[in-house]
Amino acid sequence: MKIEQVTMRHLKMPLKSPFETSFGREVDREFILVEAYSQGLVGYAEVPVMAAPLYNEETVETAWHVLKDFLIPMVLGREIDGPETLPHLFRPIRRHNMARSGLEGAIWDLYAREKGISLAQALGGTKERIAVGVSIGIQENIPTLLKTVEGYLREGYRRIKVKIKPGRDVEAVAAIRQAFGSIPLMADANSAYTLEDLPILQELDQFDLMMIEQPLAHDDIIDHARLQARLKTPICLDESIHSAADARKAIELGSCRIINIKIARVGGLTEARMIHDLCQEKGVPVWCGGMLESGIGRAHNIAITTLPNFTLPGDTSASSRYWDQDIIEPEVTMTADGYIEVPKTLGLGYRPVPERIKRFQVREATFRP
Ligand code: OSB
Ligand code: MG
Repeated sequence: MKIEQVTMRHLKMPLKSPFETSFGREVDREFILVEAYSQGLVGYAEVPVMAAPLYNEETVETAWHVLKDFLIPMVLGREIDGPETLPHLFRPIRRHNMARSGLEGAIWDLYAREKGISLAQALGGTKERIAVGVSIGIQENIPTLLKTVEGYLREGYRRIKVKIKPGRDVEAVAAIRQAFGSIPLMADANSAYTLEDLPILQELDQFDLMMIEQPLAHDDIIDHARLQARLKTPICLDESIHSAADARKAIELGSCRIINIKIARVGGLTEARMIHDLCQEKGVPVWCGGMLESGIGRAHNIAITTLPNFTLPGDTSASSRYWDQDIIEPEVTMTADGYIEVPKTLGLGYRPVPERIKRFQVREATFRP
């Protein structure tokens, strides 16, 4: 497969409602789309980076720069055996995982289209439908939170995740348990606590949560191991895991019992699948996290979730949870009992709609050998 052209588009898409986490509030979603061209076919992927370096160290500007000046030149005009060879090709570049995942993802989609199969099939996925959860940002007050949870439960979501931070934690979880009983419930702290907060985390431990996601520092696996030894609730790591090597170390140390796999955070589909395989071998369940993706990133999340060890509902919700109108056709929809049917059509399985993409486009750049 010879990469004849790569196009990048910087988009800014208004979220239906602002999304608040312990690290900030997102009103417009800014991200990059990547298109890879070969022999009349185009592969699509998304770099679900944020405008500010609050989740990880990357931003739209750093990803644009690293793609334009380093990663894209490595693939242009080059004969590529398959997308699995890209992590090796990109190895001289350190980190910038989201930037590399976008280019790798576009080439994965291109590869699937060239083979005449779906992206899920190309990855070796087997599920025909995937279980869907929803991630709820920090709400103004408890009544609003309860109303939001109720709405998503009524829609059919199979697991509720609530964002927490100090001062907005035990009370919120207690109120949800009281209102909705033993629903599948978890909390995500996005690194808002330290070991000094052990008493609060032990209080949360009483609510039979499915897991508590990334309670401690984004770059830690030592304190998480100490914490896990004191909690019965499984810890799930998100920010701390960037590779299969990280996952191996965290599992060996006992820092977590569950891993959230985000394709972008770990540098692409190939590494994501390696983490999946490792966790499967070690008996650690995984689920697919989200970065408030547009339909294009969402389609990639759906494809990776078809692998068998994605046994817990993920954060890949329906398009309607984020957007008035998504940039793909058909949009991602959920059945009344909380599943997404995996598309069987070519590549990522949804059609990017150029007119809608143009509406949200801030800039574009095209590169040829
Ligand atoms: O920590 O999982 C997270 C969104 C942006 C950044 C980090 C996170 C999230 C979410 C939302 O929880 C997941 C989604 O619905 O896409
Ligand atoms: Mg998280």
